[in-house]
Amino acid sequence: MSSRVKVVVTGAAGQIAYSLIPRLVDGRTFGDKIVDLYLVEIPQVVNKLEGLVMELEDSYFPHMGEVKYTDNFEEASHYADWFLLVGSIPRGIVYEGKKIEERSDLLKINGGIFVKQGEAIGKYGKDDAKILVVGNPANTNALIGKNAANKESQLWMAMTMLDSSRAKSVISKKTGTNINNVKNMVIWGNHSPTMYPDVENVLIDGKPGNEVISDMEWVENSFLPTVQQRGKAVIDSRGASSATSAAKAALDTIVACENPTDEGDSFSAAVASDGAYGVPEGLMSGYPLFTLADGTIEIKRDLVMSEFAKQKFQISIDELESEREAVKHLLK
Ligand code: NAX
Repeated sequence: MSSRVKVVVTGAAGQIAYSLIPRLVDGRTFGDKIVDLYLVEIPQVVNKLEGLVMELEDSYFPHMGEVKYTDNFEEASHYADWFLLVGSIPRGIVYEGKKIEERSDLLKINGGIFVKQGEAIGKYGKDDAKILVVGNPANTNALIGKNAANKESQLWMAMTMLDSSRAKSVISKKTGTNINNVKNMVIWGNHSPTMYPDVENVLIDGKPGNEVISDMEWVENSFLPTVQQRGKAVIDSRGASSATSAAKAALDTIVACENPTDEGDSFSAAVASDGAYGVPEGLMSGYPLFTLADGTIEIKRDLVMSEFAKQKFQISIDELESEREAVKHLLK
């Protein structure tokens, strides 16, 4: 295995990136590897990255390799191992005179960006590159990017780790269990308020959730809405979207991909469906994943879903279908 890793981060002058980038080179996320960074921004703000690079240099990171920045994604993408696609136009900002509130507007604006980035990743990224899309709408941006890259050996993911960590936190508080003992927390479907956090297959102190939590009223009216609406709650309070928790979730996704998963556990990310759990092929759906000792990442296929769970999951699958329909002109 190479002792260097090259990581491309878009949206590098944004909020999430400010919390994320230093922790890519702190010797924890990639262990002993030397981490080369290529930071990407839009032309209007790319020069701000000079200041971030100064701060990185001033922070004493022995594992930090080369650090470059650019507004040219293609240039950054050559031989990269990891792409963290954080950059996108977030909800709530005024773009061309209109406040961007609707998911459909986000889809339109961001879709085009991901065609170009996907093409470059397919052409110039490493054959076994891993791509984590954080920028919203993450699943459909990943669908567009993967389609444009057209390289099966690369692994495209959309981030649902933050949703999984949020769900673990709520369960940990409800049951008085340390969060480290809440495992196999699956987020099914879309990273959106339709996601289904699986309270039945989660393992709480080694016991299945459906044996520990019997209060379905709490599940329906408290647990699900709290997790599904947590992003909005943070925006309402902070006036900005979740940044430090999103950065931690991106780091946790990398660590989960780079290290074998413990027996019985899984980690959450959205990947392209091959029909698993009845999701139409190609849709980027949240699934339980695990990493094998040789680094292969697979969908865990032996979970059983109740009728309640299947119904909730279907709502999110339908949303993913409608998003795919809305961007079909961007798919080859
Ligand atoms: P910020 O607005 O602080 O930063 C975004 C940055 O991306 C800006 O600096 C912008 O200039 C840059 N950018 C836009 N288009 C770009 C492009 N084509 N190439 C390179 N850079 C580009 O947002 P931030 O709070 O950092 O959030 C980033 C994205 O993460 C948003 O789309 C947000 O909705 C999404 N989130 C996703 C989460 C997830 O779990 N998947 C959770 C957190 C967050 O809401």
